[in-house]
Amino acid sequence: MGNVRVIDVHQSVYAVNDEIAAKTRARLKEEKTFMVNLMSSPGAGKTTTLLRTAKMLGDRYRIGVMEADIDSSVDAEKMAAAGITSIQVHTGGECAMDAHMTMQALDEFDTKGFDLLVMENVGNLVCPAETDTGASRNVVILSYPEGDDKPLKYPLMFEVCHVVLINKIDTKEYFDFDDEAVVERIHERNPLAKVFFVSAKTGEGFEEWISWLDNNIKKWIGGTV
Ligand SMILES: Nc1nc2c(ncn2[C@@H]2O[C@H](COP(=O)(O)OP(=O)(O)OP(=O)(O)O)[C@@H](O)[C@H]2O)c(=O)[nH]1
Ligand SMILES: [Mg+2]
Repeated sequence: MGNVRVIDVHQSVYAVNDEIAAKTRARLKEEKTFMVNLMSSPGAGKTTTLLRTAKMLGDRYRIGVMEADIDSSVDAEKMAAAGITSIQVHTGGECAMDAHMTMQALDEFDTKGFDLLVMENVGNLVCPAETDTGASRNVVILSYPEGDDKPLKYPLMFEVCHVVLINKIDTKEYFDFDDEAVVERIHERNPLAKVFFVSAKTGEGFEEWISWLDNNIKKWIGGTV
């Protein structure tokens, strides 16, 4: 394991998740930190998207990354190698971060100085959707190789997210992925969800996503949302 700070967080069996999540959101507002809970299946492109996003916004905002994983520290090491301030959070076998675990990670990381904090949640389209972490906004990545039927199979994930990034559009010729159908399926569950088509590998489509993020950070920090 490389030179990465690792903390272990534990699920509270007593805590009422939504109450803690609401406290976390209030604290983030007070501290003027916009926090994104980034979710997807394993390998959809969370870490790659984060690296490009941090590169594009790094001169405008102080950015911190919390990498939640069941055990390894691979992703935090990638962040550290790119010069991005990050910590690895180990969930001790839990398949998602809950509000209590997120609060512990925020305390340990000492997040006051960040404008944008991104938590890369455990790779999974089921458990992370069931638990409010207290983040300012939820973002899910769905990639072309996974198929356009995922909003039908994992509806809750698409209901709780504010943004859907459809990633790996550079691989379009290899997959039968119907762009219009996926947008329709997402909006059937969640009419307000923003959908952006991107390639974290080439950077295609990133301007729109970065512009959404920039506007939302400004509104959060300015206290207008
Ligand atoms: N072609 C292509 N490959 C991509 C793109 N984004 C990510 N990848 C590749 O997909 C693989 C997984 O990417 P990651 O960013 O590690 O995915 P992740 O969601 O962070 O994975 P876990 O943390 O393991 O859940 C890597 O080989 C990436 O290089 C993309 O836009 N296009
Ligand atoms: Mg990752």
